[in-house]
Amino acid sequence: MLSYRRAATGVAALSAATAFVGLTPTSAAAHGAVFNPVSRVAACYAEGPETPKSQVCKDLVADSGTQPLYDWNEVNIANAAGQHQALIPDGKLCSANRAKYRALDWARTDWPATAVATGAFNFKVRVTAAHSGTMTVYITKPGFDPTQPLKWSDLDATPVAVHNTARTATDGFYNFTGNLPARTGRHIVYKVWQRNDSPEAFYSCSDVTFGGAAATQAKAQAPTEAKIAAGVALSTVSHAGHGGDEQAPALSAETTGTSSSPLVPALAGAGALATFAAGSLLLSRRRNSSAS
Ligand SMILES: [Cu+2]
Repeated sequence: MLSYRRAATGVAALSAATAFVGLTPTSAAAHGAVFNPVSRVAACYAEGPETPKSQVCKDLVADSGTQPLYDWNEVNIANAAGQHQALIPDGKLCSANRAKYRALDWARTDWPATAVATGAFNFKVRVTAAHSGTMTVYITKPGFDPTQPLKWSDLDATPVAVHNTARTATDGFYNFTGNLPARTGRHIVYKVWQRNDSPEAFYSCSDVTFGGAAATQAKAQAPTEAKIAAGVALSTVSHAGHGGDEQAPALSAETTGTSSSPLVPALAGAGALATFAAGSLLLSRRRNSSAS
């Protein structure tokens, strides 16, 4: 009887979720940014949208205003569906071909950078909404010229890290290890994060220097949690999840525990909002059941 009750609850939840989807704007989405090595948008946000310190961040604000920085956790393509190279022309990789983020494509050598070394590297990605999917991280090939616009062919075909992202993130971070190959000088780490519960994907460029940064180069800093919190009100993307993607850890465990349920395939096709709605109802139903 339990499985019947689960299924019946699920149908009700999906109906409710579907109705809700129709009323929900699809624009305001929140996702995250690479904090180690610090991505361009994160580095400029950390300096402060109103008080950028490095010349390149000052120029970004002069060109594009402060909104791209307050929206540091966006840089997405809603309907990417894995077609990254078809959708993003050479020279537009860092902005994901979004006019709003065009300044991120500037081929300059004064972007704040993170000093790195060949070998194991601990990537950190700060997410304001966790998503199920795959994060693939690339680095530019030996001999890459950072004064030229970044092209797809500049990226080494072998990723430096591939991380399957969960629908929860401990303390708001995805942490995973990769392996940086031998390089010298300034390079770009490029991240593609493709959701598997929606066609949406996210992109970023992080500037890194091998062999020690020159004294004149700005060191990239990631935004502090206080800085993130301070900018939430000025962001146009949600910092509290969207479509119910964010889940409390307890709910995530509950959802995982229903993997044998007939609900799960239906949920996979119904999207994150339905998943969350169904999960919430399942959980409340279970709590009710165990209480009674
Ligand atoms: Cu998101």
